[in-house]
Amino acid sequence: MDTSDGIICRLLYAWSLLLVTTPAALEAQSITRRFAFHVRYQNVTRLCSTKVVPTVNGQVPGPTMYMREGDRVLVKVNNELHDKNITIHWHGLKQVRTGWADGPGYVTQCPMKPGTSYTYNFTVSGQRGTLWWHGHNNWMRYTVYGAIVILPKKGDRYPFPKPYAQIPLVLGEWWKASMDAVLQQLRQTGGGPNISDAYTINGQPGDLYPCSATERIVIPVKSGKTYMLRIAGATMNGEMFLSVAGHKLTVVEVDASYTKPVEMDYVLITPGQSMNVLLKADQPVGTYYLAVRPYIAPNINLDNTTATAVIAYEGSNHAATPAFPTLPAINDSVSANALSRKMRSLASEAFPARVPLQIDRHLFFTLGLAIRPCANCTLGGRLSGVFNNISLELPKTALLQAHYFRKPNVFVTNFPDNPTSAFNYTGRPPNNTMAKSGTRLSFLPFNSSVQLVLQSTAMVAPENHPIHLHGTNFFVVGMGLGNYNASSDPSSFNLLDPPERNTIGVPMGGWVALRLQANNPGVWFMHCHLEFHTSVGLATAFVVEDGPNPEDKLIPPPSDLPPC
Ligand SMILES: *[C@@H]1O[C@H](CO)[C@@H](O)[C@H](O)[C@H]1NC(C)=O
Ligand SMILES: *[C@@H]1O[C@H](CO)[C@@H](O)[C@H](O)[C@H]1NC(C)=O
Ligand SMILES: *[C@@H]1O[C@H](CO)[C@@H](O)[C@H](O)[C@H]1NC(C)=O
Ligand SMILES: *[C@@H]1O[C@H](CO)[C@@H](O)[C@H](O)[C@H]1NC(C)=O
Ligand SMILES: *[C@@H]1O[C@H](CO)[C@@H](O)[C@H](O)[C@H]1NC(C)=O
Ligand SMILES: *[C@@H]1O[C@H](CO)[C@@H](O)[C@H](O)[C@H]1NC(C)=O
Ligand SMILES: *[C@@H]1O[C@H](CO)[C@@H](O)[C@H](O)[C@H]1NC(C)=O
Ligand SMILES: *[C@@H]1O[C@H](CO)[C@@H](O)[C@H](O)[C@H]1NC(C)=O
Ligand SMILES: *[C@@H]1O[C@H](CO)[C@@H](O)[C@H](O)[C@H]1NC(C)=O
Ligand SMILES: *[C@@H]1O[C@H](CO)[C@@H](O)[C@H](O)[C@H]1NC(C)=O
Ligand SMILES: *[C@@H]1O[C@H](CO)[C@@H](O)[C@H](O)[C@H]1NC(C)=O
Ligand SMILES: *[C@@H]1O[C@H](CO)[C@@H](O)[C@H](O)[C@H]1NC(C)=O
Ligand SMILES: [Cu+2]
Repeated sequence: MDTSDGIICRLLYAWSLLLVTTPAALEAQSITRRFAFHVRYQNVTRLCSTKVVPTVNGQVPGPTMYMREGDRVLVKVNNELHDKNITIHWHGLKQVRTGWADGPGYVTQCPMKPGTSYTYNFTVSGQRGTLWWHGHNNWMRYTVYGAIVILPKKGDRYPFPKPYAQIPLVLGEWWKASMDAVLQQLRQTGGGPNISDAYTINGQPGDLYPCSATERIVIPVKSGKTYMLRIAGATMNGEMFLSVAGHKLTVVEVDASYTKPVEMDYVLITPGQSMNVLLKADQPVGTYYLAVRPYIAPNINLDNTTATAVIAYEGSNHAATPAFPTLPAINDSVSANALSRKMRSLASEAFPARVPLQIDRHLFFTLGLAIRPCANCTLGGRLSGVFNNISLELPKTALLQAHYFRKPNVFVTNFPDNPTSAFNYTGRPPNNTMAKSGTRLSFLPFNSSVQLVLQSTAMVAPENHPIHLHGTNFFVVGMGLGNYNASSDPSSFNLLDPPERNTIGVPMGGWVALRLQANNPGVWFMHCHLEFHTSVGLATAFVVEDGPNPEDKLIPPPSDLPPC
């Protein structure tokens, strides 16, 4: 056996330890699960060089959290960085009445200062599947992220044959330079960030990059068995096509919500999205690449490299070069939208799709990039993100505290329900690309039913924006190219079995129509999950008022909530 074989065998062994279907600790039902997160600096080596990065418990990605539907979760986060604030978001968890535990900095909490800690306290209500957690201030999610596995309640079955094993796969992105330097450059120029140097799968770039061969991720499989890949999109700015050589991928769940099975040759996973995909090991014994590479809209400067992991059949020759999959072309917008178009929620008796049919509030938000004045920027202005021509300015205190304690002069609730000036959104944009800024939120009475149409614009640099909503899921009832037509498009809405999600890609040059029931009181962030875009203001928030009954009200803030 040569050296590389030895390493691969050790990796196979390490991986087989991770292939736990049901950790013993998960046998009990609806218990309190405690997690301890130590956010600390650690030297990490990737692409032949070592740098110090913030980590959780010394790992990139951080620990996979296993929990069960119905559990109470307590995560004590200790900020052991000497010079940086941190907040952590439990991405896609609904946080029913527990907005204090949601995590976006200056939205639901002030950040934890160095040397302080905060215990996130929430329950897992009506969700099972794959989600993830990440830092939610100042690009901290770059290295502070990990998977969340929510198993069904004990005794509940999957609505598909139980897979032989489950494999969390978290997609990430890596810069050789320090993130502080990348951010400093971004602020100084006013333009886009330097592109990353690699994408990663469970923290490793794979064979197509230098110095990765000994650390590549190997996924051992047995012929004839079916595996559940629990994939989480933790990349920063790359929307990733993912494919496995020779194998079909059957999507059975997105954003912790079951779907009708859809068989695909590839999937697209944007930052913020997650999915469970079944992979049957039905090919000849051998090794096969699982590869991820981004979808990039024309004229966008983005890392276009390819990360790989290796699917290795039992009995295969690990030294052989794995077969390589076919990925859609980097600029293939049709393929980028294809999965979203095919997605249907399971909508079974056990897992119904409760789509709002009567709408109390119709919202129409345009979104895209624009320019804000910046005298100091070397480019003379700053690229900014906008909903309805407004770029969000985060306050110095948290929006949720301001709302709960009725603190004045922090935000206003006059976010426009419609664009103030209409134009041909997907056609030639207005010559004036300047935007407004402000802390303007949208107010929703308790339990109002909302239809939100998100219309992308061709301003500055059109692309696909993955829009993420906190606090509640939405149903994706429609999507299309061109300008949304309020009189003709609703007739094609799917109100029967639309997919339920927390993050949806608004197609370049197109629109999506979402429906939701605003029955979770609190302040809920909505933003583009491309880290660059959210950091330049492509965000707003909904203020959902308390309902009349005690069980419809936001709980009081915990005593250890970080102060500003
Ligand atoms: C990283 O490695 C350098 C060089 O070995 C060392 O001086 C430094 O203390 C390490 N930092 C951390 C956080 O481990
Ligand atoms: C978590 O929140 C629940 C409900 O508000 C409360 O009863 C419990 O005491 C909290 N636990 C901790 C450790 O703060
Ligand atoms: C960003 O990229 C430019 C051009 O390649 C390079 O000169 C600069 O050093 C990079 N900055 C950082 C922080 O990596
Ligand atoms: C990837 O980007 C590099 C520049 O960063 C460019 O030279 C190359 O043509 C691109 N490849 C593809 C397939 O777009
Ligand atoms: C994608 O890029 C290729 C090569 O640059 C080009 O030939 C093709 O027309 C582009 N396709 C689309 C859909 O833009
Ligand atoms: C802009 O430059 C001026 C003069 O150099 C400096 O005082 C100011 O702090 C800078 N502002 C920002 C936002 O960087
Ligand atoms: C909007 O612009 C597109 C692209 O230029 C064009 O095809 C379309 O006809 C325009 N729509 C209207 C209503 O002017
Ligand atoms: C916008 O700019 C184009 C060319 O840059 C010019 O032809 C057009 O007249 C301008 N439109 C307006 C309304 O100023
Ligand atoms: C956006 O706001 C800016 C600043 O008020 C204004 O100049 C511009 O015309 C607005 N654009 C649109 C499309 O509303
Ligand atoms: C919210 O509205 C829905 C639809 O009208 C209704 O079925 C439900 O009972 C309401 N929930 C509450 C808590 O008022
Ligand atoms: C919207 O659809 C209606 C009904 O089909 C049609 O009459 C109208 O021309 C469309 N509007 C635009 C701007 O295309
Ligand atoms: C950390 O957060 C505090 C409170 O919001 C703020 O005053 C301080 O400027 C932040 N520090 C850094 C380094 O961002
Ligand atoms: Cu975006």
